[in-house]
Amino acid sequence: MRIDIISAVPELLTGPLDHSIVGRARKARKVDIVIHDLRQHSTDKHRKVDDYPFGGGAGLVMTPQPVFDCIESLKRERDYDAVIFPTPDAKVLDQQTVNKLSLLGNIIILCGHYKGIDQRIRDELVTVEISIGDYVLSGGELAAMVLVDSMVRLLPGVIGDAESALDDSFQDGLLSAPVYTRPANFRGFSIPEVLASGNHERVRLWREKKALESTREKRPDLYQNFINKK
Ligand code: 6GU
Repeated sequence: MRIDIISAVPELLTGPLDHSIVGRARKARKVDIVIHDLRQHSTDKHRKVDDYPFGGGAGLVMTPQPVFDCIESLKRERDYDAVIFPTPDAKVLDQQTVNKLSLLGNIIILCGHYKGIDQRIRDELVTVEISIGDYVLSGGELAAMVLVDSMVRLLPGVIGDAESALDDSFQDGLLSAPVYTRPANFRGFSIPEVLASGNHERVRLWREKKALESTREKRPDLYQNFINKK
């Protein structure tokens, strides 16, 4: 998978994409992530990428020229399967959507900033719009990193234990069961006895029960879906 991320604040995108699972996946060439500074594509003498909204109103709007030029230059190099625009006014991302997106080859993620982006960019260039939840962020960069992290961890060979991504909360529509590590007794707090029993079937049943309980309690909406599907 190749991910091109376009941002007017590319500094925001270093860090989370350089370490841990995503950083290792990049080093191992399981994913190529290329970050583009939108200002470099502005023909304005001050490298401006935003302007006042027609019709008035507060805040600045991302201007079409740098975005069109940047995306067109990328498309001359290779074909893209999606141009994704993280924005709060879109369908909220879920695991099913992440699973689908992780199967794509080359994608562009366009980070908006300020009050929004010129609608013509969305109409002409963007193919997928996603929100990461019902709250507002200052820009698309944090959302882009959430999206990248959630996709990259699913790529073949990125997570060592082949099962562990499939065991994630949400992959079966339920939250995960609690996990424990050594020591078995910490300051008098002990682990559930079944986990040290060595009985894999008992462990499996216990985890299933805990996952159901936790989901029913914390996410009744997911619980109902799960029950209805059975
Ligand atoms: Cl994708 N962008 C911004 N700016 N805010 C958000 C969001 C995205 N998703 C939720 N809030």
